[in-house]
Amino acid sequence: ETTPLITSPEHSVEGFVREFLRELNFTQGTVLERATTNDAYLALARTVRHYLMSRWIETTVDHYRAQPKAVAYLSAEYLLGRQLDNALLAADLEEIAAEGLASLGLDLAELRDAEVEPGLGNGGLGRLAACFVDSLATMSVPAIGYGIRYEYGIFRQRFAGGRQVEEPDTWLAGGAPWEFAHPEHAVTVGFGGHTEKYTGDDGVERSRWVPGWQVLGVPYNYMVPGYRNGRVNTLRLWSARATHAFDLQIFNEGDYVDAVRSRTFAENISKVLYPEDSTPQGKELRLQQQYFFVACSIRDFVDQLLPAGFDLRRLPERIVFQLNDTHPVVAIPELMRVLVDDEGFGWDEAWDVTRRCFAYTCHTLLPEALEVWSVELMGRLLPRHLEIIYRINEEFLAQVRERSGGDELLVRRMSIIAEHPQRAVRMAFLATVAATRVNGVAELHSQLLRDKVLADFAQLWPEKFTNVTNGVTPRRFVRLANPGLSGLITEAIGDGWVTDLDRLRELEPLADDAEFRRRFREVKAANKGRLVDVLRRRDGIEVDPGTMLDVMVKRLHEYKRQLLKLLHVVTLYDRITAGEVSVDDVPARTVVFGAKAAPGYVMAKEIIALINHVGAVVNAHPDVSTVLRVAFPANYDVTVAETLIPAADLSEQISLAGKEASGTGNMKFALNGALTIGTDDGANVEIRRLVGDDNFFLFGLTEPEASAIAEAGYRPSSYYEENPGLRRALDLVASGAFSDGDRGAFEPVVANLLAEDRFMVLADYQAYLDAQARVEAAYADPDAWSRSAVLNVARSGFFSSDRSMRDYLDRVWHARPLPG
Ligand code: 26Y
Repeated sequence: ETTPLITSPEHSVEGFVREFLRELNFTQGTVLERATTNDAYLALARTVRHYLMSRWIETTVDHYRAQPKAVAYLSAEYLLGRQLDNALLAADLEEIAAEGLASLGLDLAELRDAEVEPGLGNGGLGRLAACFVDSLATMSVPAIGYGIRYEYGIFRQRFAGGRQVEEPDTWLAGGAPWEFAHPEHAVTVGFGGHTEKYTGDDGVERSRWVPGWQVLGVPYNYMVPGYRNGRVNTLRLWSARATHAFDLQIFNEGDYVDAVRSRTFAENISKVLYPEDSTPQGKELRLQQQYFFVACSIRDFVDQLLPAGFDLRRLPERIVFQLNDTHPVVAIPELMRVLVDDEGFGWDEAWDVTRRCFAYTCHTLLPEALEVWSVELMGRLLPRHLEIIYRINEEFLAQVRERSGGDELLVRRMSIIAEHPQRAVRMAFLATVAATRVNGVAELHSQLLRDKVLADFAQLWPEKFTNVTNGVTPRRFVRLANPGLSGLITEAIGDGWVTDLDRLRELEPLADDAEFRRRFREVKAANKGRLVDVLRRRDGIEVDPGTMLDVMVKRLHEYKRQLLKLLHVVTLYDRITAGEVSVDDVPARTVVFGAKAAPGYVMAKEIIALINHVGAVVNAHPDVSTVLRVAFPANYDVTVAETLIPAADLSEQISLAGKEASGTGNMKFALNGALTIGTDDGANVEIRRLVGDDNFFLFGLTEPEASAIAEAGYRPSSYYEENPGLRRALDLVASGAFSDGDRGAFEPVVANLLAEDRFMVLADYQAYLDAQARVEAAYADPDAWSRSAVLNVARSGFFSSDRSMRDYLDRVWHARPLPG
């Protein structure tokens, strides 16, 4: 039994103001007259926290009492975005807070802007994790998110001479009002050392790990409030600290300064998020991060969330660990180690339990993105885990041999251990062998996983493979990001859609209602106005809100094909400056880019520079700039997305078919009433099927077509030779027109397109231009365009992450909500 809870502060303006002033005085140690914006923001955040606290404790206690099957989401990334607005929404405090602060002469909007978002992720995969924990809380599912509390999140991007410069993200510098440190629940994790054989009391030969060094994992808890359902789940992020033993030896040797310095070695583990996506670096520190957080999380679950003396044979009844890509896959040998070495399980018994505790989500199709760890590194950092992986592999391959009648080629292909170019552990294979379920993140992606990336495994275990199409949380990406549209929807169909997004269907008839469309356009215009203000204040960029907003925001990657969008811009510029097209005949558009490049990805950084240089020339041209402008605000993040997406008219989803696993930005745009120009790739396929062909601009090669061309030998230069428009665009870039006459400046980019063009930009160029011509024609009829836009909203309810969670619950987790 727990002691009765102190009740939440009173849900009224007076109650709120009292609590806020108390926080300002007693925690911030200041008074209203002297408080900085940051003081007021911190006091506000803590005030809101108080309203959620009793729900949080109750949720935790209920879970402990009921011991239901819980979901543990293991993710190296959580791209959370700002917390304040979401907490205000969940606690139903938006109006009370605005009014209460105003009565003190404070502006909620200004305090909101003081929050630095926790950017603890790179892109889609990290944002997906944040959407999923939001949905799990809102659906009252007993769930916990585990991850890493990076001291520095994704770098801040600025441009110098149009080139990307990275700066550290000091998100903790202003204070961290949303986190709760629990050093008393720290966990010890070992690394390195060696293994030794011994004979157990039962006479059985066993192996044990003698780590060479240890670090402490300190948990930091974050609230994950459900939307007005009385539930607050937990996100637990681990921070690395040095143990005392860590430096004791050096202390004893008498070198105090060295001893203190050595502590930073341990603390480096959670220091910084790796800014690479899609191309694994094979860095030792990264493997340390992965093992660190999963070892802490498993220990934590077993020691803190299960009752004392729990029979671990029954673990699969209580937990499913969802592996967010391969980053946490070392959790599999870790659970085996805990069960076999620490708990004395027999191997088969331990394997039976372990297998039933894990499910694996793959997020890629690019072969170079599949993580492998060299046996050398794995053996040095985690020697016992390597032994366990070898044994898992041995037993697995014996099974393959038996089933295939000794097909050694197949055995080699499926081995968890690759032999070339070096001996290495294939983490995706390990995950697939161990997991109860393996899923892709959109229908097409799951199909390609079965047919290509993991085909041998799908043959062996067809029932393991499933699809769960990604989703996004409607709370953050519609209700909070687009209050105008939310108001319009709620007025029409009530507010049930916020937690039941399929109800957006009820808007369908309103697509034919001229008055509704007019109001929809009004909302879009107001959102553009909001964006114009933000870009002016934040970036000094002037955007004309009367233009079509054509938006491409996502990580910079060749497969996503920002270059295809740029070639469209260059072609428009070329046609207008050549006098082939009159500015009177094209609708005015603003092309907005937002993208960070991995700091070591040279080509991606060149493309960023090229976009900025083309943009500068286009924007400076007296005629062209009347109908075409390029805006590339630096440091695209969740906060920018929240003002950019609701303002967009056109959503660019133009990856080469078969390369984008799903995309989730595509869903956010459709839900906010932008029309998509896109390829038949990832979740675009499902978006188009749902919104209808008439309301989606499809273009480009299909996956089978692209594969066939690649198979036959792709020759990009043939497209250059045969398409005069394309040739002129590329020649223009190569001529130095966008680099003050310097012909060498973007030579590598052009040369790569002509010689290799791995992602078939040139092959899809003409189809893309034709589709953009269809966009222009459609945009010329505002009534028809807004009809399509409304239909996009009405038919995109499927892309709620609540639906993704229902699918995981049914197909993967076999767990249930536990409403309060
Ligand atoms: C191994 C390491 C370098 C690494 C780090 C981050 C590898 C990959 C990543 C991130 C991948 C990622 O964000 N993938 C995206 O996941 C989204 C959510 O499923 C998909 O919508 C999107 O298509 C996919 O590119």
